[in-house]
Amino acid sequence: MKVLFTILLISVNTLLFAQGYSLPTLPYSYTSYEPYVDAQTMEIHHSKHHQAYVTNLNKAIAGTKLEALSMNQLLMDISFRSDAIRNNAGGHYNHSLFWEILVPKEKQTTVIQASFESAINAQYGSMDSLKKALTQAASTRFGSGWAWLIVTSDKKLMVTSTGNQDNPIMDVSKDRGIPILGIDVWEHAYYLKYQNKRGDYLSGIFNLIDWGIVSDKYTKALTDPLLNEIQNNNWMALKDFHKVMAQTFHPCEEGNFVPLRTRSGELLAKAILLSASKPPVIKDKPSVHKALENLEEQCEKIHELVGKNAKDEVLLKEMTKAHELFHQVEELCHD
Ligand code: MN3
Repeated sequence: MKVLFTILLISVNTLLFAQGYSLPTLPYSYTSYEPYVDAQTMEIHHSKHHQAYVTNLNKAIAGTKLEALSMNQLLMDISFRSDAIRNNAGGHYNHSLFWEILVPKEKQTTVIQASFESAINAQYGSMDSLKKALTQAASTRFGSGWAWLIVTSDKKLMVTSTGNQDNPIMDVSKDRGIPILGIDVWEHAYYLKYQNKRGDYLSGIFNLIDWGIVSDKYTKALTDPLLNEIQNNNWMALKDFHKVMAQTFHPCEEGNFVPLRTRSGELLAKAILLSASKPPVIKDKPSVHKALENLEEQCEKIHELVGKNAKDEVLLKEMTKAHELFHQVEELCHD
């Protein structure tokens, strides 16, 4: 009886509190994207491929503190996450955006706001040239991936592309910003109808892109706090250091000093690169530079201690100090 009751309680809990991600409903029927994308491709793409990203993302974060993060937080620090999270969080975000901007021709809003139009004209000369730039990015993306139109932290438009299911919110992307348009160039997006002719698929897909929706996304992106967050999240030297620190310090806390004893030189090298790097504007102040200098000295001390084969408890004490110094600079969490 007690067991039964417990099982019941667990199921109720799961029902009430399992939030997770879910597959967004497609706003139009699978057939309504024809002739540019055939119904079978739409159905498989949405109900099988996208569903699999959602299912696998939920599986990958289940029971971890990542469940509490927003999608943007998950994506921004993706270099700290597992490949499963990178592929499936990206897959879910990217496809959700794709379905939003694809609209059957007769249903398109097509009203482009003046500010968006002038940004396009100022940067690309015309809408046609922008489409050419997007087509170029999409057709030259080797293998699977996405072409993007993004708003960068300095509020400019930019055309770029990423591989696999990466996207420009992720810290692994060379060009970063808020995506307002994405074009899926995985073969699963076009192979049934177009086979290897990616160019034909691309000319087709432009008939389905609702520039009115893209225009609204542009306007929203300009005031989205995410733009600042991405800018402040761009400090790769900090992330590089943090990765080595997490992989050496946390084992020490659990009594395993092997990673630190083998990688203290690498830790010092990353600390030197970090204190020589340029912080994002918001962190570019004397107190931060001072903390980085102290951190570098502390890592030098630790590396020397490792060289002298210092005792575990000495190393733990000095690593704890280094860890505290680091957190004076940045409050970063790891998985
Ligand atoms: Mn796809």
